[in-house]
Amino acid sequence: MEFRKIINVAVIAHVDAGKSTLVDAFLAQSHVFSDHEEIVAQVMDSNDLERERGITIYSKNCSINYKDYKINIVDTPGHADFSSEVERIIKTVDTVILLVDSSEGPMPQTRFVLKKSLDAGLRPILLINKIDKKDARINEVIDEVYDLFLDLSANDDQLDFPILYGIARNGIVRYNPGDSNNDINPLFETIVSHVDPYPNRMDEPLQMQVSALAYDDYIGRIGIGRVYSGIIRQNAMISVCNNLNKKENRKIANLYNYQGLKRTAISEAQCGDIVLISGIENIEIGDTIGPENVYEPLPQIDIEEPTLSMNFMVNTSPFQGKSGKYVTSRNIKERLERELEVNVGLKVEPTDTTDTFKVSGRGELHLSILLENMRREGYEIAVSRPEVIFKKIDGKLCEPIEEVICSVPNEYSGSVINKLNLRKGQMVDIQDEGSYTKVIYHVPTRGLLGYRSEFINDTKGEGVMVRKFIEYEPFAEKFRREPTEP
Ligand SMILES: Nc1nc2c(ncn2[C@@H]2O[C@H](COP(=O)(O)OP(=O)(O)OP(=O)(O)O)[C@@H](O)[C@H]2O)c(=O)[nH]1
Ligand SMILES: [Mg+2]
Repeated sequence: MEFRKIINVAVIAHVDAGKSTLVDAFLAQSHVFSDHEEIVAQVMDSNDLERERGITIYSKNCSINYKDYKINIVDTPGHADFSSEVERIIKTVDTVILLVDSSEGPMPQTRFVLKKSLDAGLRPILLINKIDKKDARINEVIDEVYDLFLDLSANDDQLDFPILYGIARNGIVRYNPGDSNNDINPLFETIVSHVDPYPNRMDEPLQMQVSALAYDDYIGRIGIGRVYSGIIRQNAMISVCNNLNKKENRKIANLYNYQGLKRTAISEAQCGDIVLISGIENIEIGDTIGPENVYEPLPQIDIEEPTLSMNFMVNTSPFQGKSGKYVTSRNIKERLERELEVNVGLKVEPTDTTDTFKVSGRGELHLSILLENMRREGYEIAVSRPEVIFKKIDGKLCEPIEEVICSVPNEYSGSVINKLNLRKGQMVDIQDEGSYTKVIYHVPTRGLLGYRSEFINDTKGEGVMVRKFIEYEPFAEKFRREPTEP
């Protein structure tokens, strides 16, 4: 097969910076859609729930051709509950486009995704988006991003990042905010000039690592990942191994890659490309694919441990059967098992009673999305209140702690501070932002359960709150409900 220049790019940012909108523009301007196709906004948010909520939940791939390059683009979710997924994606790309809102500036998730990118040795491209906003403060935001790079110990190469300016919603990216071009060509050009395509390692033995999973009713479980060297072929005998004693020879059934928005069946793919393979029903995140009988696993990929759990139960109330068609314990069990095929980081455990399952995930959003998806599909389920998962670390009982950043109109800051103190939060910083006050707290997750709606009330809907899991810390004090020993 002939070698092709491939560049893999991830679009990363805090929630709502315009990642999916930018990917729309990529697709629209690379003529992926045929002329009669209707272009919907945020086409990458293809799940119903994503469309309604306007957020990206599942990261998604697409690819475009630009000059003699194939550019694979991954749209990533911005919400902190999905951080570990973004982290896995960053390991499979050659560069990242870091979007920062022209008025918000860097946010907590910006810091997290940038840190992971710098750690992976990538040289990011900065895109200041939404420069059409009235309260844009472009130069200040760029300074803040520089500070962030310095703070995260970027090397000189990384600090020398290209800066572009965008109105993603109108499909515009510019070299200078005042330019008059109305397309995103500067972004395409910057990608190909700033990033080296993946090197030609086609003559080396096959190596691929699975970094994501998918499931298809017809072909079963699918492993998705990047080919690091060699060529991967449909129907080929290969080895599957990891650092945890897995050593098997298996046969690939179907092979796919992304062409435009579509998953396309192909007979072979070269190093550098992101491919999907079917036929290996026990394939897992982190598995290395190599030539038959050769077991050289790449470093294992960490999967974040769940921090929150909820019981999913059969509805036994008098209203049973009114809101769903799948109501039995067996229905629920089968559906949860199917979810486990692809939902990385989700855990399902049986409990003492047969009609209750303990489902653990990475946060309230992670769990509520599963619940909402199931309800949409016609499952009727009762759920318990979410509970924090405690852990014993070095013999000490520990609990998850989150960083919470609130930006609220000054007149409401008192009540927010009060509430966070009551919830065992510790103030880390407080900043005056004109008519707004920004407070940063570290709060145990158990103190934050159910807080969001109170926060919205207390700030008359004008406050912004973002939270992010940071670490497990020794359990400090008892309040409200007592933890159960793990
Ligand atoms: N004013 C303005 N709004 C924009 C621009 N680009 C995107 N938006 C809007 O910003 C909102 C969020 O856009 P998305 O593309 O969904 O953001 P995202 O980064 O993918 O968000 P998550 O996937 O939830 O992390 C949408 O309402 C867009 O219409 C822009 O250039 N200017
Ligand atoms: Mg999105």
